[in-house]
Parts: sequence; C-alpha cells; structure tokens
Amino acid sequence: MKKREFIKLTGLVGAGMLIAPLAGCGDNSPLPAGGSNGSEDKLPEPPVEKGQFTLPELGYAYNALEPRIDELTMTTHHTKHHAGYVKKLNAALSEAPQHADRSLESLMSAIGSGDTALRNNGGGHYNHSLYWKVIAPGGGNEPQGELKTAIESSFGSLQAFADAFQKAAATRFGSGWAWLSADENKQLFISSTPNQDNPLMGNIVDQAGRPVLGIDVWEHAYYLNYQNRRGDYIQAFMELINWDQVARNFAAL
Ligand code: MN3
Repeated sequence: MKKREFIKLTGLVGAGMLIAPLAGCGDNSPLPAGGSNGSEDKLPEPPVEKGQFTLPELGYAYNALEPRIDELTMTTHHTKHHAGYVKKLNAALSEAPQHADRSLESLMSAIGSGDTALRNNGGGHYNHSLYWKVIAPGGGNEPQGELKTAIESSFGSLQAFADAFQKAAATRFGSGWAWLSADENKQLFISSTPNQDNPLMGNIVDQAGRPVLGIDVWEHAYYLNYQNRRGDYIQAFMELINWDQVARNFAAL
C-alpha cells in the first residue's frame, strides 16, 4: 500500500472517532494514543459524511522528533490542538452549506475576513496538516534540484533563505506562522501570518501564494520544552525540515 493511501485510510479511522460523539451514537472511545497503532484493528468502516474533514496521521511516532520537539508537545499538538480544529471546522461547515463541496485549498481561497470560524479552524486544519509533513525524524538534508534552484533564484543562497525564514518566524508578534510559498509565477517568497491565517487566503493576506513549507510559532508548538526561547525552537525546526517533502510540494504546484 502506498504511504499516501495508508495515511488516508488511517485518517478515516481517526475521523470516525472524532465524528462519533457529534453524531450522538454513544461511542466515547478516546483518540488513539500513538502514531503507529490502530491501523490493524478490525474497526468497522466509519461513515464519512460529505464535506467532513479528518485528522491525518503524523506518519511517525510522537517521540520521533526528540530531543528537538518533545513527545508531550507532539501528542498534545496533534490529538488536542489539531483535532480540535478539525472538529470545529466540520461544525462550521455544517452551518455553511455553500462551502460543503469544496476542497480544503478551495475553501481557504474562498473565505473572507468575516468568516471567522472557517478562517480559524480551516486554517488550523490546513496549516497543521502541512506542518506534520514538512518535518521528519532525522531531517537535516538540504534542498536539491528544482527547489534548490528556485530558492537560490529568489533569495541568493540557501543560507540567505534560512536567515530570512528564521527572521520571519522569530518576529511574528504573538501567535502565527511563517511560510515559504510560491506565487502564481512559481517564484518563492517568505511571509508570515497571524493566528491560523495562511497564504492561500487570498481575500485576507497581504501576499497570496501556495505554501510549500510552514512553521508554527504558536507557544503551544514549543513552550513545554523551550519556554520563551522561540529562537531555539526555530533552530530545531530548521534541523528537522524534510526537504524531500518540501521539494514534492513545490513540484506539485
Ligand atoms: Mn499549532
């Protein structure tokens, strides 16, 4: 089974556990505790309603990024924060039938600044789904090929990119994200957004684009391990970047 299919299938299992309490069927099963279990359980196929979004699997264990990102932070971030965005996004969509058939990317580009629940929770779901994929155990490789050429074209060098990206993350006031995105000409640029906004929200952000890399600088992403030392977390994140995935994100644009 391809990895993508595996993630999709296990994501559906997670969705059933999220949706079940909403549907009032009395199943209060807790979320799965680990990133690698549950897939072989003989759970019945949960009904997935149209427009319902699901919590994706991490693709690695909650402790796999230690010591750079600790297990409790990853567990809480995924099973509480991200799961909460998914649940609230689905609830908001049930009140917005005009958006029911959209993909997540289409939803991001369609909403306006006044669509508060869709903006915060749709953004929260999109942003975290990207975040889990662009970091990985080991990390530490460097951009290659087309992506490397594009980074050097836009920023001059890999180091200049890294400096600018880390600065955008470090100087985002309060909660938010920093991004590496491509514009409509596939030129790369760096930006940062508050809260759960992202560059796909063309009706909201100053500079619209399609993200290929994003770093969460909300305190919940690092405070248990790093307290106020956001810069140390950002450095650790840089060392975990899965550049092969970022290159795939770029190639797919
Ligand atoms: Mn977060």
